[in-house]
Amino acid sequence: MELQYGADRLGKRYDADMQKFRENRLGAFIHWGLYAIPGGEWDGKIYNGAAEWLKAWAKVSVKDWLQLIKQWNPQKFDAKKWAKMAKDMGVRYVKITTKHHEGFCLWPSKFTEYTVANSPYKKDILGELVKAYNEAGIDVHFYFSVMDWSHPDWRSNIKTKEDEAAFQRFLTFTDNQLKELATRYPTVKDFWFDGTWDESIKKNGWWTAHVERMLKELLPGVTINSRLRADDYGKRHFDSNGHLMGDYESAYERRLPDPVKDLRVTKWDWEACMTIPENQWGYHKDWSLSYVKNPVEVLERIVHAVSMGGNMVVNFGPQADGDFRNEEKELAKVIGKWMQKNGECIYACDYAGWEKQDWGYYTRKKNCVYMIVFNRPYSQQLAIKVPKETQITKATLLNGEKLEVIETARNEYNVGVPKQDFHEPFVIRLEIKSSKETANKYHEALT
Ligand code: FHN
Repeated sequence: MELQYGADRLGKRYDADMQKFRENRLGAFIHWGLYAIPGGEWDGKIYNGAAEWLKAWAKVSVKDWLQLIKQWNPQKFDAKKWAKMAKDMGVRYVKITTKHHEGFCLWPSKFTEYTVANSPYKKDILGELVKAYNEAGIDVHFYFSVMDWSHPDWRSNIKTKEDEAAFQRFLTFTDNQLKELATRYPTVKDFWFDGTWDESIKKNGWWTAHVERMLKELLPGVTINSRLRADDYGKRHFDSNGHLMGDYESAYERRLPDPVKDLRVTKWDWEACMTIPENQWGYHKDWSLSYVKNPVEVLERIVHAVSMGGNMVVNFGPQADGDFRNEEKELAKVIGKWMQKNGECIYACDYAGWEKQDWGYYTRKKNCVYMIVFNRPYSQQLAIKVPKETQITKATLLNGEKLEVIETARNEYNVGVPKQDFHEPFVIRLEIKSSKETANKYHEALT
């Protein structure tokens, strides 16, 4: 099918910037905006929906909601501390909400009055964060919500001529904000669009293609998520010919591909993002209202994503005072300790192409395949099936300690579990070689 606004490219990008995006593998999300002030509570009532949507749950008018700007004064905010926390956690990039659906900007945008510049805090939070993260060697990605509840010209659908005119003004405003972000903060590595699911955007697929081109001209090498895009027919993420639009798929939110059935995802780049509670992105004062994942559950999702050739971004919702809640600080520490010991099986690793086993996940880097063991078997043997013409030459823990490897059948091995009692998922490094030698000692069953 002929498309004017479909995929710009077929297949993955392999340039250095995309390679860096891919090799980073672990990121953190920061959802920070006015919603952190009420933290899920309005007029004495606690709403258990996502805190950053409180304006909608509590039916607060734009005018009343934006009054919160007068209270935006995060006295404990220290960009360097945030960067240290991210560094210690082992994340290689941070995605920051420059502007969420409410429309409040963490940078002093010239195109709206709803920004940090008009709050008691005044300072350019985004600028401080970009500087601090970059100084810590961490890439910065910008989250940007196209849907903007604060703007009178935003439309979720276009039904009249007046809507059409307003929406075109809105798109110009959005272009201006995006150009402003790209030129004020030229070290940004990625734009991650959100709030793009409405009919108004689907009817203006041309604009999504234009934004991708505009940002790529301003910032050569920048990466852009699939959520931005809609094609000529309003088809999103994948165009009407089934080709991914943008540089990586970003529809995996609080869910992951099935590690057995969904291997097709390895054909394109993708990134998943997850919340620590069930569905809270911005700060909510009461986390007891939903299930909160423990650090091993978070780790398992990180490993699972990498084992399927994807990236994982773990969300944090800082408090209105600029500090993080203790649960988040603690989780970041636990993940960081594990990453420090085991990061070798995450960074720059990819889908291994081996049949998944019940004990955990595989990742791969060149001739090393990593086994990340989440379920220690009572048999004390970790069963492995290798692809044809593959041999395991060595199995070790990451500290170099050798483990027993036994060939048990054609293309099958057992690795003995280590003697020590790990209290967390542990990693085994397999060295492999490709060899056409097929052992003729194995006989197929005559059935
Ligand atoms: O509505 C938002 C939500 O608040 C949050 O920002 C997530 C992050 O992926 N995105 C939207 C829902 O898809």
